[in-house]
Amino acid sequence: MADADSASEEDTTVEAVFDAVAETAPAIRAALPGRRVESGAENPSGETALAADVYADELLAEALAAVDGVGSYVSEEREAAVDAGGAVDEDAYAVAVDPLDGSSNLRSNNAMGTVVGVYDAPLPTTGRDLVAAGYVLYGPITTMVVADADGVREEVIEGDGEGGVDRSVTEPDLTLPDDPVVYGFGGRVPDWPADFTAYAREIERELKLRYGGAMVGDVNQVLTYGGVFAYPALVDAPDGKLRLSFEANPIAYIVERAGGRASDGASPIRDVDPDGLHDRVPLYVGNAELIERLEAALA
Ligand code: AFP
Repeated sequence: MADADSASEEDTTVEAVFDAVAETAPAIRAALPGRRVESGAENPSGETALAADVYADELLAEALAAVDGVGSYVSEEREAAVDAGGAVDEDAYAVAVDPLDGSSNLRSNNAMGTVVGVYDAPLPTTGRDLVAAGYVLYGPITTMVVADADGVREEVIEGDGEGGVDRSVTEPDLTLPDDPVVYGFGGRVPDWPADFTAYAREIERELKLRYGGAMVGDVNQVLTYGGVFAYPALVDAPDGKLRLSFEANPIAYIVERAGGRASDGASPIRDVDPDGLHDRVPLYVGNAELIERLEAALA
């Protein structure tokens, strides 16, 4: 889409995507108390899906497939893309979703969220094809962070899940604070490679630990206070745990638009060219100086 008209079409579709995400958020939140149980199914990554994962995925699939300009819906909970009636590489987007990131936090009543990436190419593809990304965070309040051509904003989303949604922009220009305060590193410490362990020991002496087990909540801490989040390569899992298309790329887009950096340990995560929809990658995101130190430590 090169001309001005098509650029405004892009903006309209991106806006409509996040309108749809915002409108589903209260219903997903309202459904959480009754869906803490396992669904009996596994997702394509081999993880047990909760009833809440399945419900969020179904609600988001219906809402996003109905958006004009969305050609396909791609979900961490589904093996393949769902056709939404448009040729993604011509005049429509592929919307990639982690419907309920951190759903294992539901049992312990901790934060979790929905991650969204808007790609202008069919998946699997690199994060360079993202035109927008965002996440909903189900914490004490429901917020939505959206990164697009205009920058990064935070909204508060309110609604009873029965229909209307109230949205208010609480931060119109969200940027990563210059002075880092927090860090959060996933995986078990004995499973960290020696070079990452050495980096972690340095960071532990400089910053405060904030790790809650849901990437959306932990990255939101970094965006709010400055710092670094990582789910690193592990000794027995060199590709780490997080999915490139549904988690790493959208978060990378948001953090980069907010002035930070996102790496796979050696280079920008958005340069990673995946083989499949559900490829996993190590992810390190946060203040540029902390990511530069990380890449030097792993070199
Ligand atoms: P769940 O969705 O299974 O809870 O996993 C969440 C997640 O993919 C990501 O949100 C977290 O950063 C990471 O896994 C936490 O993994 P650990 O439980 O190994 O810390």
